[in-house]
Amino acid sequence: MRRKTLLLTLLAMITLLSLPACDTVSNIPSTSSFGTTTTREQTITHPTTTMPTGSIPTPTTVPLPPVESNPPNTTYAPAFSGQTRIAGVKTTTPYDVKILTKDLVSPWAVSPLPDGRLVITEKAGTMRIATTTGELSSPIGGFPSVDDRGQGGLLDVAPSPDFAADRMLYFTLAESTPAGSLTAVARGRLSDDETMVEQIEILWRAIPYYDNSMHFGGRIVFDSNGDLFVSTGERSDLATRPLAQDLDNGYGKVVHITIEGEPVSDNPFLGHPGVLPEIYAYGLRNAQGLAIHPLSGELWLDEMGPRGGDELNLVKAGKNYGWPVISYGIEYSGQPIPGGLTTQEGMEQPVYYWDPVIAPSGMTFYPYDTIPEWENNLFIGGLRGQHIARLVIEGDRVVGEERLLASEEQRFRDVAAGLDGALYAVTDEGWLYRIG
Ligand SMILES: [Ca+2]
Repeated sequence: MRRKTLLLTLLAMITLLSLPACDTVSNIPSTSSFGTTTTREQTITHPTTTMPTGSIPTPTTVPLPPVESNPPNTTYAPAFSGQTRIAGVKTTTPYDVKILTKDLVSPWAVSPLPDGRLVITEKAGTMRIATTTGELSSPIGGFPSVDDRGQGGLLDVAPSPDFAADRMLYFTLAESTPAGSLTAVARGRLSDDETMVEQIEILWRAIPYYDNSMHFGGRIVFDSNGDLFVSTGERSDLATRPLAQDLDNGYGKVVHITIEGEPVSDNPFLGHPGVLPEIYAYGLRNAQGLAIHPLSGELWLDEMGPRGGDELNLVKAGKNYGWPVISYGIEYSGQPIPGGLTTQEGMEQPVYYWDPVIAPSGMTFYPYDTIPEWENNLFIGGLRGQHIARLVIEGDRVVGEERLLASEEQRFRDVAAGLDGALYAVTDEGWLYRIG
């Protein structure tokens, strides 16, 4: 026991001595074989790292005032206590925030590969692979034509659960055609030299085609059975919005499909005439975040509301999430959403909502205990909010909220839990962060 402690102490000292000073900014030339991109690594000392040496991090969270102090856009009352503006929490375990690179071009998604590296989509239609020290590959090509106007583009990516053997990447895109665009789900094999994605197949399309550049949804996540959940948007226009309530189209839905693009065998509307059998849940506006809870296996979803009314939902088979009938937001014009309702029989309440909006984007649960108080917390990238929201969740309720990296002034597009116990986040500005 004593020898073990001594060994650990020695190891800790060696580690400390070998660490670079935390306030250094170094330019490290790439040593990888991927391409010509150089790595610029900046290490920022987070305020919480100033904790005196020897103090023991408290795993419990301390209730603080809600993180939102600005007035809401609406006068709507929540349906239950804690549905919005929950007590604040603050991480007490020290962690570092590093900018690994600033060289990405409009990244939309980041996801770990089985070897710990990160695959990152870029909106205009390329992917990159990044090491956890920020060495970037050259752009990976081979993708179908994407409509990258506005909110479209090459969107999310999820490596196959068997990636180490099959090298397959599943991804979403705003498919571009003469008839307009739509959210499509596709897969392809990462070539052995990692320069191309080849043998691409489109697996599913959120019909119909429509010619605008808004509300594609587009997140994709594997469930524990190796099937896919995919979110779609309702394309924003007043004409297309009501399609989120109809089951004969792909707008404003969560779909549940196999890796072949077929409906999963226990989908809730399978066999219903006139209904798309791939639909799992409906009544959504523009879901930009999907994540599976590490313990329960449940599907959680965030989506952008109108002005006010960003939502976090716990998604269950066959349920209606209300848009555009109920919402805690109002039109951008300031007018109420037609009907002005926040609750309706047969429609699900959000677990949590934000007013004013943070514009929630990609999200992940943190399944590790590297930072003990983060275990099974939910981390959501905020675009307009320019922070990463950390939500403490108990059962089907949010019990604490923290804003991370708010001083960075970046639009956080996606956040993923790396295999090394750190969080990785990409921003619209093209930066890749390591947090942990
Ligand atoms: Ca809703």
